[in-house]
Amino acid sequence: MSENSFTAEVDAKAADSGANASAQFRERQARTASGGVVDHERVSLLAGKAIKALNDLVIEEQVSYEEYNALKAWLIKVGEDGEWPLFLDVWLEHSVEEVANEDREGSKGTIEGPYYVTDSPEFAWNGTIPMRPDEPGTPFVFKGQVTSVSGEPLPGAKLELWHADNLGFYSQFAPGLPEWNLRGTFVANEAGEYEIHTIRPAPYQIPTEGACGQLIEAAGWHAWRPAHMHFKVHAPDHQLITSQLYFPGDPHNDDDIASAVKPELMLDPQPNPDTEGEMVTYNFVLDPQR
Ligand code: MBD
Ligand code: FE
Repeated sequence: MSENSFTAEVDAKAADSGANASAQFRERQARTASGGVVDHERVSLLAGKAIKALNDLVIEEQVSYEEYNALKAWLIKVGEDGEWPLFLDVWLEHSVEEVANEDREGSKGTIEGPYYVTDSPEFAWNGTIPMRPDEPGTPFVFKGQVTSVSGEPLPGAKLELWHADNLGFYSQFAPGLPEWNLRGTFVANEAGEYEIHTIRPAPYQIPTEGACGQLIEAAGWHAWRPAHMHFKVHAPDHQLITSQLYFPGDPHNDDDIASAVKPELMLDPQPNPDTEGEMVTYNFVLDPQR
C-alpha cells in the first residue's frame, strides 16, 4: 500500500466516526425512559442564561458580521458532519461530570465520551477482550478488584471496557473493524476480582477534516487526547462509575483536549513477568446507592 492510499484510508475512517456517533446517540436517547425531557422552568433558565452569555460575549468582544457569519457556517457544518456528540463531549462533558459526581466517594470517574456502546459481549472474570487475530499493539493485562467503600468485595460486579486500537480507532465508529473489536463486559469473580487481556490503545486525534478539526486548526490548538481505556463499572446497590484510565508519559496527559485526565486515573503499568507485554493492577471502589 502506498503512503497516500494509507492516508486516504485513515481519513475515510475518521470522517465516518462523527455520523456514527450521532446515530448511536439518537438511538440510545430514544430508548431512555424520559426520552430526554427537561421541564419548562429549567429549559427557560438554562437556555436564557446561555443566550445571555453569548450576547454578552458579542458586546464584550465587539464581534463583527464576518465573525458572526463564520460562526453560522461552522455551526451548520458541525451538524452536517454529525460532530455534535464529539464537540459536546470534548468541550463540555467534563463540567457536567464534575457536577454529577461532586459528592461521590470511592474511585474517581470521568467523562464517557462519544464512543460508548451498550451491551458488549460478556465474559467471565478473566478473559481476552474481542480482538483481531493479529491485533497490533503491546499486549496488556488489566487486573484488580471491585470493592464497596466499606472495603467489602463486590462479587459479580460488571466491568464494561472499551478502547481505541493501536491506530486510535474505535469499533462501530471507524469502519473496517469487527463489530465488537476491543469492547467487552467482564463479570468479577467471588472475590470481586477481574483479569482482562487486551492491548494498549494509541492516543486519539480528533478527526482533522470535520468541523471540530476545522475549529482546532483555525484556533491553532492541538487535537489530541492521551491514550486511554474507558470503563463502566456496576454492582448491585451501588452507583455506576464511568471512568477512563491513562498511561504515564503520554505527551498529552497534561493538556488533554477533553480536559478529562485526573491524577487518580493514572495507571502504573509494569513489564509482565509471565509473558510479552505489560500488566497493571487497578482497583475500583464503588459508592453505595443513596
Ligand atoms: C474520545 O475517544 C474520547 O474518549 C472523548 C472524550 C472525546 C473524543 C474521543
Ligand atoms: Fe475515548
